[in-house]
Amino acid sequence: MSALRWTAAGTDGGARAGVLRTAHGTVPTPVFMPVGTAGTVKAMTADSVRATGARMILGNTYHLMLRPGAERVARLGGLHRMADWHGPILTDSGGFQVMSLSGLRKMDADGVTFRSHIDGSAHRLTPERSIEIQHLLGADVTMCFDECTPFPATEAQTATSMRLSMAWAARCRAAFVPRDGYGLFGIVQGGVFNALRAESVAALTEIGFEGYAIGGLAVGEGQAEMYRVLEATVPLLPADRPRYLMGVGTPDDLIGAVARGIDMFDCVLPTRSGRTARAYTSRGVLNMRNARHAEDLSPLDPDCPCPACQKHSRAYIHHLIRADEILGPMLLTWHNIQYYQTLMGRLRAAILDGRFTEEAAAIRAGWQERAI
Ligand code: PRF
Ligand code: ZN
Repeated sequence: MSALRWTAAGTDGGARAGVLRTAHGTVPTPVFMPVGTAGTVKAMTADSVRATGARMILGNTYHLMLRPGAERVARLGGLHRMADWHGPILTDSGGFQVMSLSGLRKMDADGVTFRSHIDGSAHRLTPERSIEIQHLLGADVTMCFDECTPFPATEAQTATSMRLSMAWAARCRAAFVPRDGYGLFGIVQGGVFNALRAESVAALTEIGFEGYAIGGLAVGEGQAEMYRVLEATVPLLPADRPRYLMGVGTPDDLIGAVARGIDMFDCVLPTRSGRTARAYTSRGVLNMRNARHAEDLSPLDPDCPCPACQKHSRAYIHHLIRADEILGPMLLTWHNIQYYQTLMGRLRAAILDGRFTEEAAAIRAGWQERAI
């Protein structure tokens, strides 16, 4: 094996099925990566994450550099060993989290200086340090250090921000040490401006990456605008490399983005929603705090193989949530991750069978039933 590789297994319209080969195993795509920000998919053991069918998870440079520290993770044997996750791990590069989480921050052409959201201590991230941290963590997929342009922004502001990210992408490529089964992904920026997206793709493909992410979306522009940007951007990307839409999204967003040629996703939605009592089901979203579930002996989702659905009733899960029992968020997180994995598996099978459009319509029709 050489660098991490993606190969196509089939296409249906714009949608693609494939296989990503990494140092820690192969991953069928389209893939949803549960978010394991601080070295844990919150409320789940690694074995339970794997039991949902998840094959790849995400970790965060920003959180792990602050606590327990990247060098300490390396001394503990790396993130895979620390978290008992032996499949592939993708790490985000830190820039996005610095902007959304840290307190005071100061950006310059070389990098970002910021204060920890945990204890206010001062830290600095540059493209080179972000790549070094992701190497210390042991990431299979390393992400370029970028700036996620805020929304809304003028075309001039967006251009300046995107060009900074492209200069950083070249520095990330130079700092990344290639190894068999490991790869570096570039991140396309350019906001909602087609010409800037095209300029960003041209800059990144000139440098050359093992995969291409689309950043700067799902930041408030809305689904229609996000789809419009994907339609303008995805066709410009190399067909033989994986495409990753960062931080997306709802089940409906995932179907729409797969239809537009995206292969990889991550989002806190299934895990965060699980901790706020929401369940994604084949009949729509349930709020398990709602009193209508108090004596309902039916499962969250009759079509779901997870333990929350196989062993427990809505009434019990409602009780756990009302009683603030930790098992409530645990079961709902497990269920939601299972729902996302089942969804991606259905989409992949449908692409390979040439019935993606019908399957997408059937899944969406199920959400409308909301019978119970
Ligand atoms: N850049 C990085 N991480 C991200 C984003 C980005 O633009 C987004 C935007 N949805 C989520 N996560 N590095
Ligand atoms: Zn379930």
